[in-house]
Amino acid sequence: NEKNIQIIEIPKIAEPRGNLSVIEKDVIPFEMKRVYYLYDVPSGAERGGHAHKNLQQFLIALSGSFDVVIKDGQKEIKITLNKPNQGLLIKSGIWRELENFSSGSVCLVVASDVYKEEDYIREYDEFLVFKST
Ligand code: T46
Repeated sequence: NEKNIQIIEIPKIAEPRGNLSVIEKDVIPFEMKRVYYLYDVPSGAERGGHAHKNLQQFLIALSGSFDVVIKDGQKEIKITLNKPNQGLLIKSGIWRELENFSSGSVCLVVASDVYKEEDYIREYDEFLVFKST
């Protein structure tokens, strides 16, 4: 479903001094409560491999690139993130896997809530049941 996953352009202020991009509340459709980032990911390593019951996230490749694989039990799509002025909105109830991190890449995640382990669905079978209810 396109509405549940969406590439969003982040406004960029380009100057001879370099670029500045800013995420304000009108860029993403939720209020941000947490920011975290993945870095020094060894080549071949995978992150994610879970879904969230309620959390919404906005993922940005601040540096380098990585792939986000979205699965729903039927089809699978792969989105490459490699631009600091573009992010991937992932709404709740979406299974994602992050892979193919380039050396030195940084994945910034803007999230709609604080960390809650009970919000995770870490088993794919459980995710399929959750989705069908
Ligand atoms: C997601 C992908 C893109 C915390 O204590 N606080 C936090 O805010 C987070 C995000 C994690 N943790 C702890 C929980 C685990 O013991 O850090 C450890 C690694 O977390 P996790 O295995 O969930 O890491 P990833 O990279 O597989 O997943 C993370 C996010 O958890 C997740 O929401 O979508 O990045």
